[in-house]
Order: sequence, then structure tokens, then C-alpha cells
Amino acid sequence: MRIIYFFANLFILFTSQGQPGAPAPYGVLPSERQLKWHEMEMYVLVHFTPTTFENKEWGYGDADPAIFNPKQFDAEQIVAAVKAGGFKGMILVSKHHDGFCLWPTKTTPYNISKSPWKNGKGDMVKEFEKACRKYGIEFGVYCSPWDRNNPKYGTADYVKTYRAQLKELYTGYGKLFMSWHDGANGGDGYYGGKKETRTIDRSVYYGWDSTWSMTRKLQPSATIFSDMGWDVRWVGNEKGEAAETSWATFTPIPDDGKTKVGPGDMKYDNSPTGTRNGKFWIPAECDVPLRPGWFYHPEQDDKVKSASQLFELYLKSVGRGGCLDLGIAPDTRGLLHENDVKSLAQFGNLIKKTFETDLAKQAVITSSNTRNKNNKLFGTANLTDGDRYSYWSADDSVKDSEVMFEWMEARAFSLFRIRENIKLGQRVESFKVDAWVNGGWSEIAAGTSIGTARILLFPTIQTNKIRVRFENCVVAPAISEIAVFNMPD
Ligand code: FUL
Repeated sequence: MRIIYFFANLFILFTSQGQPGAPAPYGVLPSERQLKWHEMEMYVLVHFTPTTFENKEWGYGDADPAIFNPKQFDAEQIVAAVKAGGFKGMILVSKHHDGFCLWPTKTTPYNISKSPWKNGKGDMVKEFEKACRKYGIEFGVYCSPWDRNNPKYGTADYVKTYRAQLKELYTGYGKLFMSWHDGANGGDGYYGGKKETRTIDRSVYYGWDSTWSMTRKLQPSATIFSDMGWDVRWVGNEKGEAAETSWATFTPIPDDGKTKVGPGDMKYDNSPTGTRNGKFWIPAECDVPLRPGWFYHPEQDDKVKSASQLFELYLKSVGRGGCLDLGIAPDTRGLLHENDVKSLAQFGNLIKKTFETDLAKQAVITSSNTRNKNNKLFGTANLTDGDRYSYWSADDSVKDSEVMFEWMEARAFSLFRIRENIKLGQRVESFKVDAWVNGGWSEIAAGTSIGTARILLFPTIQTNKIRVRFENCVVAPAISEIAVFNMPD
């Protein structure tokens, strides 16, 4: 028995990643659905309900559905702008805290069928979904657990209603890439005219384990987002920023005096940073609205974030191993305002131009050590082949290693991107980048956590040689990309 076990383990070791001699995976690993999510990098979150027509951020739950009448609504105009921005997915707030459902749900009369839009015959979730499919944008849903309209909110019966709403969304709108669950829940509201405050125990009231088991069953490839996962964690702020060191591994911490965590009920100290060697693979989503608010407000028309502001956020989210979730807000016409459309297009162009030419591809690349007697499977050619899962690696016995890039003539660059093959876990503790200047090495950048991407911006440098150092490695690095770019003016 023991011998079988020994050979089985040996087999796994030699064939991990299908490559003989591959490094053993380190720590917890991402699931298939999380890998897909990482690859998306950027998506949007759309807020559009009667709250838009009230010019508020949080609807109280008492708005008359008659006010919801976006006469020029055009899902394709919105989705096209998202696509031009380079975003890969869209999450639609199908129900916000005000409780109004954008689809003709059977679970509550407070829904789109009571609005004048399309004479009450429309389904806005469907329209967004269809436009997304047409433009090749992934589709996801946000359904607020808190419902300030529903008379039953706070009772066990409401939780059944909430699950039935999710079920309708999970079964009526094709394959979803994400189910988004808010931490803001419980408090004052209309509640069918009672106009009172209802407090719930956020970690237990919704029975998240059962709710999310249903998500898994009905939408197996959808990632579950909440403050604590299961698949993706909230980064702990709405500024769109992960911490400089941000691990994809995470151990959620219960609030004082509690044993369970729940959306809106946990400690957030380690949300921006993650947990080195944490118990679960739960990377950070960095959410932030394109305007100051999540909903459209005409007085914010000139406060739309510019392309360069968005680029800074890109560096602080995607560039720190997370994803960027940008809030967009259609106006009362049912269109994305011209200023928002313009800014998204400029950002999309900036991203395209910046990452167009990877100068590392023009360099001769060498390494101080390549795993398994210079086995090509782990060679430096993998660093520039555009494959996130082929990788360079050193021998397990080597604690310090480096990769060098040499150009015939000096190149100017200001951006550095490095990726780990996260299928083998988050392995690297830290790294340093040196440039050859005036006949010697000079450190130009350094970082800690890498994960699926770490992007560093520094003042433009001219050099014909750079090297990337990995020191005091706990396990052999598995680096899938090293790329250098020059940021356009
Ligand atoms: C928060 C909500 O309270 C905001 O209204 C918004 O939906 C944001 C994305 O999440 O928790």
C-alpha cells in the first residue's frame, strides 16, 4: 500500500503541469474559474435603477416605478463603450438596495413590468445580456441581498425570496462569469410602508453557504464575489486600489466576538494585502466608480475620471495581481454620457498603445540557472511567448537566481511587468530589477507579491542591459512572463 502511495506521489511530482521535473505546486492554488477571472483583468459594474431618476446613491425602496422610463435606452451603446475601453466583462446591478428588479421577476411586484419602459413588457437584464453576447463581453449579475422595499426583509421568508431571485437570474440569462454579493446590508428602509430600521446578523441571516452552493450548482463557472470570497475578495476600499503587496492567498478574519465571517461582517485589515500563505486562493477585486458616485448624477458630468487617472488605477489593481471593476452609470436617457464614453475610449487606446511593444522580445535572454540541466521546458524563451502558463524556473536547490536581458543597442523604457505561472501557486516572496548604467548595476525597481501580474512604473531609463533577481527563494520561482515597455508621452 505504502509503495503504491509513494509511486503515485512520484508520478504527480514528475507530471505536474504535464512536464517531467516540474516544480511541485506551492500552497493553495487557483481553480479553473479563478484562472479565467484573472485572465479577464478588467470589467465593469453597471448601476441603473429608479435611483438614477431620483438622483440618489441609495434608493429608500419607495420610488414609484413610473419614474423609471429611459426613453432612449440602448444597451449596445453602453456595451460598445465598455468594449472600446478594453474591458472584458459586465456585471449588471439587476437589483440594488432599493429592491427594484430590472427583470420581470415572479418574486416581487416591485419590478420593471410596473414601469412605463416598453409599456411594462421589457426585460432590461436580457437586453444587457444580449448586447454583451453580441460584443463578446462576458456577463455577470449583482443582486443586492439588502432590499429596502420588501416587506418581508429581516424574516426567513425574505431569504427564500432572495434565493428565488438569484435562481431566476442564474437560469434565465445564459452563462455568467460572476455573481456579485454586496457587504452593505441591513438598516432603515421603506419595507412595504413600515419605514423602519431592520437589523440582521450579517454573517448568518442569508445562509450564504446554502445560497452559494446553489450558485455553484446552477452556474458552475461563475466566480462568487463578496467581502470574503468564495472566489474573489473585496479589496477593502472603493478606491480601486490593492495594497502594494497584495497576495492572492487570503484568510478571512471574523469580527471580534464572532466565529463566522459574512459579507459586511468581518475584519478588513488584510483585505488590501491578502495573507501570505493564506488558507484559500481568494484574489482581490478592486472596485471604483468612473465618476464620484456609483449612480449617475448630472452635477458630476465634469468629474469623470480621465484616461490617465484610470491608468493609475489599472497599475494599482491589475498591476498588483487583482482585477479592476469599474463602476459605470447610464443617465436618465438610458445612455452612457458622452464624457464617460470619451474617457473609456481614451483609456482603451492608452492601454493598447502602452502594451503594444514588449521590448523584452527583442532582447537576448539568459539566466543564472535553468531547471533540470537547462531543460527547455523551463527555459527563458517561455518568458516572452505570451503564454501565461509556460514558464522559466530554476532548480529547487538554488536559492538565488537571476534572468538577464541584453539588447544590441540601448532602449528607453519605463514599465516592467512580471507574471508567475499561478497554476503552481504564488511562489515568489520578492524580486529586484537592476539596469546597467555607467558601467555598473543600479536598482531601478523592486517588488514583493507577483501572482498573475505585477506592473511597476518608473522614470524612463536608457540601457542595453537589465536583470531581474530572485533572492532567498523558499521554492523555485515559476515565472511565466517578464516584459518591458515604454509608456507613451
Ligand atoms: C456598495 C453599495 O452600497 C454601493 O451602493 C454600490 O453598489 C457598491 C458597488 O457596493 O457596497
